[in-house]
Amino acid sequence: MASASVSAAAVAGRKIFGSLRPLRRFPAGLVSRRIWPTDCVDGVGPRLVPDGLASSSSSRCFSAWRASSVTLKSDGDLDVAEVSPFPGARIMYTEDLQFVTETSPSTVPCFRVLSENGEELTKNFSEPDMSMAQKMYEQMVALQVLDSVFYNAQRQGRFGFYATCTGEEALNIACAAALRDNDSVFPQYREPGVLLWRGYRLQEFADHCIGNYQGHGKGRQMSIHYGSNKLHYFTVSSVLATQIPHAVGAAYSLKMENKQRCSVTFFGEGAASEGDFHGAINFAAVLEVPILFICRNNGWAISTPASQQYRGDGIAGRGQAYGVKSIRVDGNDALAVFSAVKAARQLAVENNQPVLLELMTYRVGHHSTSDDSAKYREVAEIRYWSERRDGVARFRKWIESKGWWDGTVDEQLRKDLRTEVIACLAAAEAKEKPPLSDLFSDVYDSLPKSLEEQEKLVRQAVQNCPQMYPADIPL
Ligand SMILES: Cc1ncc(C[n+]2csc(CCOP(=O)(O)OP(=O)(O)O)c2C)c(N)n1
Ligand SMILES: [Mg+2]
Repeated sequence: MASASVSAAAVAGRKIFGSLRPLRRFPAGLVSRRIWPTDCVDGVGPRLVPDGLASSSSSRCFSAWRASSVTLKSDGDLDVAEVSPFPGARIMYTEDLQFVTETSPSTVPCFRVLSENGEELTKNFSEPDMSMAQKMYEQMVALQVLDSVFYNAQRQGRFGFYATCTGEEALNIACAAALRDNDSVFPQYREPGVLLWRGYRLQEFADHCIGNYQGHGKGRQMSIHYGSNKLHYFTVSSVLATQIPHAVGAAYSLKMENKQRCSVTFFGEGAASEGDFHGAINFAAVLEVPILFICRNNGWAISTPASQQYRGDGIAGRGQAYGVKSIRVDGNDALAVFSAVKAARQLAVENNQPVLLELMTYRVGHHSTSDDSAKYREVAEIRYWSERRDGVARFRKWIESKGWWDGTVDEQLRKDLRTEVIACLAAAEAKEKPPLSDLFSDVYDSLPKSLEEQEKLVRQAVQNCPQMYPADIPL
């Protein structure tokens, strides 16, 4: 079969360009149907390259034609007029003036494993073992408790800003559990569960949000803008979608260094409307890099509903347009998310290929502490998602049905966690704030003149108006 299609491509080239060059032969299976258009333009004729070479020189190599798209006439001759010679194209000609419809007949289906009652609907999924499943559930609960205590603390004015991941806890933890702990994560801001899973301590969350000298951001970042070099978790930036191209760059370097790891970026369906998403996913496809694009489609981007975000088939529907494998998953079904992310990771790492995952979920909480979502959506809608479709409750029903969890310990677990989180917050508040000089450190190796001058000016201002300066910040 391989040699038949090779000769078909070769003949097609001769017919179009009229020049002949002996074909390089590769063992069957090694022959790629990629053709370098630069050769074609020179009139030299198509050159066949082995798959390995084709992908390593992907910046110059286009999938110009597929031999399979060349039709063989009954007499064995080729009908090359039907094949377009445009560089980078894999298209046939038509004489029918027809527009491609804006929607496909069917939408991408949503993969799920569990019913709303936590019953298995299929056996075809990756099952976490008992200890992993228990850890997953405990961490989902920890995330709920963390959010509840921190949200209230922010409302009491103890720090400046907070955003919960309420409704998306199961998704957070299931993704983290399916990845390797050293995969590089480029988060949006609603994925603290990945950090928690990797061992970021409750005290570290508290130190960062309060902004004391031990906090990751040393008081220079917004609260919830966590980050950890040690845990391969890049610092959150609220400027939407900027993390997506960064993740592709990291994936490219992982590929070049053959690290057998992948890069993972999280973003909302709102962020997916940014140009950065489109540029990044196209780069990932063309450069053939190991990356997971994980979209949390939670239905809302602050007050903008998903229905005003796109007209196509959501985010998963964009995959084919970019030449990227994609899947839509029930994001409130932890087992479906765990299975899909695990499978996607394997594809990405083994084949150096990007995968797009659209996790369908719902943002149960307000967008952030600067928002009141009852102003723009029905309370009944929120209640429906929190009471009937909660991913944590669904997962709990499953582990209970396996005999891996006893509901009676649930209450105690929550109580203990609450006591711990409250104590961490109190400890964080008691710690010293970072000194003024920290405001200027950590960006440059040694302080440039311009920053030295700025530091001098700030110190003068503090001296002149000490009453304007917070008393608890060491000078
Ligand atoms: C470039 C940019 N534009 C606008 C904003 C303001 N903004 C912050 S969050 C947000 C909504 C993002 O929604 P989505 O990506 O769906 O994530 P979700 O909050 O739902 O998790 C917007 C518009 C921003 N931070 N950055
Ligand atoms: Mg959203």
